[in-house]
Amino acid sequence: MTSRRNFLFNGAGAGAAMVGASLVSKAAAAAIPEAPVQSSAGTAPPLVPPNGRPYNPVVTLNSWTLPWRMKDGVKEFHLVAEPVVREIAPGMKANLWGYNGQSPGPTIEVVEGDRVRIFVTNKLPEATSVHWHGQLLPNGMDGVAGLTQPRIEPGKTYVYEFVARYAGTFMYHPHADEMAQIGMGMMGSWVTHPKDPRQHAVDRDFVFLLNAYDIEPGSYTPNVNTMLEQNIWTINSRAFPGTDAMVVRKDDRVRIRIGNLSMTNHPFHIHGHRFEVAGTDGGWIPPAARWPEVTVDIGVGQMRAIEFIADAPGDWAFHCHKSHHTMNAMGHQVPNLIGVDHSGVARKINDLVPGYMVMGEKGGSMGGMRMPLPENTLPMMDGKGPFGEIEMGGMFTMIKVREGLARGDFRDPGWFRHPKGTVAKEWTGAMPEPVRAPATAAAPGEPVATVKRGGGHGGH
Ligand SMILES: [Cu+2]
Repeated sequence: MTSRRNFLFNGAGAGAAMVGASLVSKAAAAAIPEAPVQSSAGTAPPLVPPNGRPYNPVVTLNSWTLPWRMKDGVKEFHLVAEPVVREIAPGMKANLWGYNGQSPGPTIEVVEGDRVRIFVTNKLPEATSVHWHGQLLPNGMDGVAGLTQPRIEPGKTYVYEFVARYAGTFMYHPHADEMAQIGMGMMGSWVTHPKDPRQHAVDRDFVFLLNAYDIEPGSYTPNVNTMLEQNIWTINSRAFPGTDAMVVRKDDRVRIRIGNLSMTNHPFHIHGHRFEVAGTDGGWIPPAARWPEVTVDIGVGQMRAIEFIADAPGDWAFHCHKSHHTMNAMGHQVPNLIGVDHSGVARKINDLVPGYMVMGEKGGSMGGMRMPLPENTLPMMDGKGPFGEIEMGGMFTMIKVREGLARGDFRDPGWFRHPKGTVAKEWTGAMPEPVRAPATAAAPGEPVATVKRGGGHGGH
């Protein structure tokens, strides 16, 4: 896990614990703030604002919040665009591009009305820019290479400065060679908190981005020319079982802010609860205009903030509803063989290819298939639950609702212990004969189309 201390702008390098007054003033005097680096793909604890105005910080799933320094009343951040190695899930790493050591980059959290200055250093092999998706800002700060600014060439540092004018959830990403750079994982979340921390207050506030990669089994680098047929579907560049659960206390008011910077839509679905769509990247929806949902479609380039009361204890699935987005790498050209008995064929192929395995003749629970995998590949589903393999991967995580958690305790409580008699179980009693519908008027073998409606009996 990350040491929060490493993030303090104390002028010392990561790992140095001593905070000396002389070092602090030296750092404060530096022209550019340090760029903290994150080495972990875990979920960092919320960053309680060390200076500036107070707010209720968010938790970024499998990511972290970027520390800042105050300089003459301006919040200064330093993003470094660079190649990173991201662990997608235990057993699989990917060569991505990101910011400050990870993909996605750190979440930027500010308060409505804050003046923000962001230094962006380009350590990529090609030019980049940063667009602040959803912000209302001066045109020249909008980050569209060629249109509103020159490209940030490799080795150069640019500075952006604007006022975070209204509260909401936003994103940042390049507007330079986007297909490659977004396809390599360059993106981050941005949360602007309301001036009054009591406004839009919730007990637990999560944020993450949806993204996707095409990484050939056995390789490490995404194919960025793939437009739609990605094979690794991710929440903040993590695939289940690499995604952390969202841990909440029973009866907490919970907000989850989900941005989509992949190239297709993701209908996100909650189990055991219903939510309201409370905000978009265009701002907060007035309470009277919100409506209940259990699935919200998040289109490309959209953000949706959902809110609900976590009133049902348990381990609740939370996932994209596209079945192939809750699976990890698999071939796309697999025919549907449900109902086909090909045991004879398999035996014959086995003579030629020892170890050959036919997929899916019984519908195929793929989690249990243990074919030898190439190096650096995730099984299609790999999560272990209290009742066996969890038959989902990819864009899947859980909301773990528990009674009696301490405020701010986000530690994984383990698996839910169901009250006695509340788990679906095998029926071992008598099975009644199935009741079948009465035979139709059509005789066996007679085409149904020849049966005349009403049978020609007029004059009822
Ligand atoms: Cu999806």
